[in-house]
Amino acid sequence: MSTGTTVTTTPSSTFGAGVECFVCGAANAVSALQCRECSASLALVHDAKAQEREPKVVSIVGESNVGKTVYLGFLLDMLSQRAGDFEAIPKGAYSIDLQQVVISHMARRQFPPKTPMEADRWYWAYYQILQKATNKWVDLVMPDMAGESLAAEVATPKTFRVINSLLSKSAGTILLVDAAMAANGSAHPDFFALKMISYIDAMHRAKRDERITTPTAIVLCKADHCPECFDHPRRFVQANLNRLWNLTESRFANVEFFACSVVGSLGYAASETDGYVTPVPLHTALRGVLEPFQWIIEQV
Ligand SMILES: Nc1nc2c(ncn2[C@@H]2O[C@H](COP(=O)(O)OP(=O)(O)O)[C@@H](O)[C@H]2O)c(=O)[nH]1
Ligand SMILES: [Mg+2]
Ligand SMILES: [Zn+2]
Repeated sequence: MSTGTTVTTTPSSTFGAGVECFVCGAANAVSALQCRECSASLALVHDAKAQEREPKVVSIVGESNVGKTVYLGFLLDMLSQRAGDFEAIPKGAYSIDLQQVVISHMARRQFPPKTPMEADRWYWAYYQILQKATNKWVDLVMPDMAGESLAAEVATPKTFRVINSLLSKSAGTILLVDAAMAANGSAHPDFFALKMISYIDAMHRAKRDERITTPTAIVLCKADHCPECFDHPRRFVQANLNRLWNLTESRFANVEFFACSVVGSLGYAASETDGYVTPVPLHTALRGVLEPFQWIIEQV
């Protein structure tokens, strides 16, 4: 029985004179808008070439459900509203999608739906950003990765090659950590962050006595549950995420700690049919969204 799907393969020679994806290195047709392998925006390659500068990639990593999608959506929205004297130019409608999904859900008092696991369905946001005070332009490529793909890659490196090449090409990394969980005494966020950091460390294959210089912002998410994070993020990490703290101290030369929250107050709603409880963001109140990004921009 026929399945009804036809698979068309394109000979690689077709792409001989094409463009090479910045993230995964795959050859693509000149006219393509997105990489056929990893879905990264190819406008990045074209624009970077035209402006004769290397694109600067900032990646956002963290466990599934830590708040990556929400964080990235609000960050992009703040940038496009010129927060912090930044000017942001989205490249392609696709880049605006993520922002729109987050903003429109939150306006309806819902958290956005989960990010799909396959790389070709991640949202790749590409913005050109100008910091007006310093007249510094950066190309920001920020994929909204599924936490499960990250976890799979960290557990078995090279499962998702795109993650590996993305992280190794990143000029800066924002690592999100679930502060609410850590404050509740769970060791889980500490271990996940530890794995992530040791993965990045191994990837750089730096000499034993050389520390990694890539700016790394560690962001304590959902800090509305533990507001003390805002006063002393560093102290919070040292006390509640001590394994992470120790590894970053010994291996990372350029690391900073931040706290972040996007909701003012939460309600909880239980489904009438199955009793499943979902958090309802009653109103949006952004705290600490721009700061980690601003710090990264100062470093790169
Ligand atoms: N209290 C609180 N919860 C948050 C915040 N940001 C995200 N969440 C919760 O975390 C869940 C997962 O967020 P999401 O961005 O989809 O996580 P991702 O899997 O890392 O992309 C949301 O559905 C919310 O329940 C925050 O700032 N405060
Ligand atoms: Mg997500
Ligand atoms: Zn690619």
